[in-house]
Amino acid sequence: MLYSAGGFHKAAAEYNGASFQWENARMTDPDRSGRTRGPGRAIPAILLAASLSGCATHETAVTPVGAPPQRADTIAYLEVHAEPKAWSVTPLDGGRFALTSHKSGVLEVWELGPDRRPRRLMQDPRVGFHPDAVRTIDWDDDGRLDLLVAGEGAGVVQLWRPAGDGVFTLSASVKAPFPPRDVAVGDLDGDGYKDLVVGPYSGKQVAVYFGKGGFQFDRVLLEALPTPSHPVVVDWDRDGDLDIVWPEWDKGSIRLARNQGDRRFETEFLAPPTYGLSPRQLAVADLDADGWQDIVVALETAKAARILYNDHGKGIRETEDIPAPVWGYSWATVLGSGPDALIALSEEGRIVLARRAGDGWALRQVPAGSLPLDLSFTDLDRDGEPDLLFANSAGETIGIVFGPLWEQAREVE
Ligand SMILES: [Ca+2]
Ligand SMILES: [Ca+2]
Ligand SMILES: [Ca+2]
Ligand SMILES: [Ca+2]
Repeated sequence: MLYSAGGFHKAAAEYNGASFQWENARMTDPDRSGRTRGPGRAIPAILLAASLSGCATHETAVTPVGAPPQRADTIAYLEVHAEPKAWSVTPLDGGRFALTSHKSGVLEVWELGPDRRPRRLMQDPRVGFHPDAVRTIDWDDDGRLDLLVAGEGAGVVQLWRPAGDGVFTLSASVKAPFPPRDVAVGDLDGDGYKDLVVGPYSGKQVAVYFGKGGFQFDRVLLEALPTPSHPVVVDWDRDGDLDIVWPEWDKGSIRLARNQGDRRFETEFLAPPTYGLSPRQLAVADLDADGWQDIVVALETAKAARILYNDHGKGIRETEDIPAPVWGYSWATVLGSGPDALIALSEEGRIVLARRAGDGWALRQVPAGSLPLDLSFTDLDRDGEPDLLFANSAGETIGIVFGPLWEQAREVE
């Protein structure tokens, strides 16, 4: 409905034994008047397919045959084909990112050069069978970023610490009461030690791990409806302590666990169970600039994302939907806050960018692969423009769309 791909031009080259393929997709896109856009407005999608077979511990040279085009009216979209199939991705500093492969059971770290060439720095299988989310945090406040991995198959949450040159090594791990899907971090009891909030791959509980130094914890379980996979920490009521919100995918509800102090929480619905919404994940940001954090929920089967506006720390004042082109959204992330916030929402094959326009939302789109998850804004090529990093979880590649994003995205009709 939005565009049809046609006129593909492919070029393949052999270089140092590795094969690379460029695809320049010229897409026709009827504009509002029904005309086909001229060549100046067509957006080539650039696909760099780098075959990266090789030893698990040796760096594989990746040298593309050229850099993506830099024209102002084009989008540079890079797909990194990690051989073991990507599943989750998180940005690091210095143009680096870490990914896990659910299928192959590895953690990898990659680096983009200033010329946007990807290079794998490490691969390690110690995440075990079916690892899920990988997240970035400076766990020990030493100024260097660490990694947390939700080890679904291994039933653990792991801490990986930097060992230099972009290599991370397994430092500690803690058992989970369920197969962990995702992990969030904050000091929820205010004792100066970071705590973990862990969501399940399947199940009806959220686990809070209160840190007590090192990677040792006291654990509290919170009851939920299935399936609260992606908890987020936020001070919802601005009383100075961090609360927890999560979506309950099976039942369509959004839950708040209000921090009562003394490591106690009281849970309440911010949105009641509603059939047919399938809220997979949510992001928090103050979208109406009233000083209270609001929620953007990616609704997978409701053809929309829903904004829940915080009513001064109590419940929800009102909701507002951002429509989805075809199906619904699987992931949401927000850059900035207030009327200038840029929201990124993933749908099959595309990422929709939403920006406030009067009483509604202006929508544009950039290309993506299959079932993009783990969206984050990060300046990977260090040019001062935020880029979009995501995992094409069904297509099993890492996608990167280079900024300026809004200016180069195409309209969604
Ligand atoms: Ca703590
Ligand atoms: Ca609070
Ligand atoms: Ca607000
Ligand atoms: Ca950039």
